[in-house]
Amino acid sequence: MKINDAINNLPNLEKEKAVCLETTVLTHGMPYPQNLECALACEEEVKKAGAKPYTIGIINGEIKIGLTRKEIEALAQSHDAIKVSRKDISYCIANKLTGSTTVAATMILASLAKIRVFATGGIGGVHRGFNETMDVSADLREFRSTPVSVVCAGPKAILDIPRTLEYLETEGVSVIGYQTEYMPLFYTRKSDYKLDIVAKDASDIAKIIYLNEKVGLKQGNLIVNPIPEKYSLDYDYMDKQIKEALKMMAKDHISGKRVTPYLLDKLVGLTKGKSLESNIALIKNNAYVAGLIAKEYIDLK
Ligand code: PSU
Ligand code: MN
Repeated sequence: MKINDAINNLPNLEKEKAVCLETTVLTHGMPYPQNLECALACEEEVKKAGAKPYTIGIINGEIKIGLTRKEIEALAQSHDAIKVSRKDISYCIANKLTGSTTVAATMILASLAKIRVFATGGIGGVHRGFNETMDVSADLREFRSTPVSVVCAGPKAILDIPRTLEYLETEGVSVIGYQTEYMPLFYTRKSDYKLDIVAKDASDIAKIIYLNEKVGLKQGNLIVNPIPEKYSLDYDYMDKQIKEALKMMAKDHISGKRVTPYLLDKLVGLTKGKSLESNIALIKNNAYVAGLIAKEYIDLK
């Protein structure tokens, strides 16, 4: 394969009701086999909503827009797929490596294929202890420069929520509540953080995505969709578990790209699987809503 083929052979999905899905959550965010079940269920949710799913990753240096079921299965069981964020994309391709893509990297690759809607669980953000570590996920800055809108269940509870919101505000990112006036907090349905922008349905969101383009704002929106009531976990309970996980992390001297996977893994144990069950429920819910938005968006065009 010539070096340019990696980019030239990508599909153009401008006119398709397409929703992309990331793969870091598959390889670094959940254990096997729940990760595989979750990935396949998300594709089904997108279809149920009337859109077409494209799970994105890099296999042996090749960008894949729409992994096959076999490739998803292989990634779900892989122990050596690298976690690919913005900084790792070209390295992964150049060295013919296999990598799962984070929110930031998935946005970049989706944008090459002109996919405008993306579903995930939670985005990265400003970490607790930021004053010491300066740990801010590359996900946050991606919204400023890449026109892909992401449906999530709010910033992951392991983060510093107010600082994450301030950062998005600074970058000029529209944070849109899907049928909610308050910021959902990933595992927890509701919080006291009031949102400036509220959408009553998918068509409200599709209009914003469409107008961003017309106005020349080449940026993504963050759509926050609360976890279904049935799976919502108590905030104080989760906060206690998160503080415990953070203590373990300090002891184990974890930093950089290992932080998020480490914390998510510890939480599954600390909550006896409850965090995992909620995580799966919220991602599926996001995939469905993303499907609705993709449909409305293409109809508008
Ligand atoms: N949210 C989850 N599970 C995950 C992630 C987010 O519930 O595994 C992943 C996403 O791929 C996100 C990444 O982009 O973690 C953020 O990692 P970092 O904080 O290192 O940028
Ligand atoms: Mn980080």
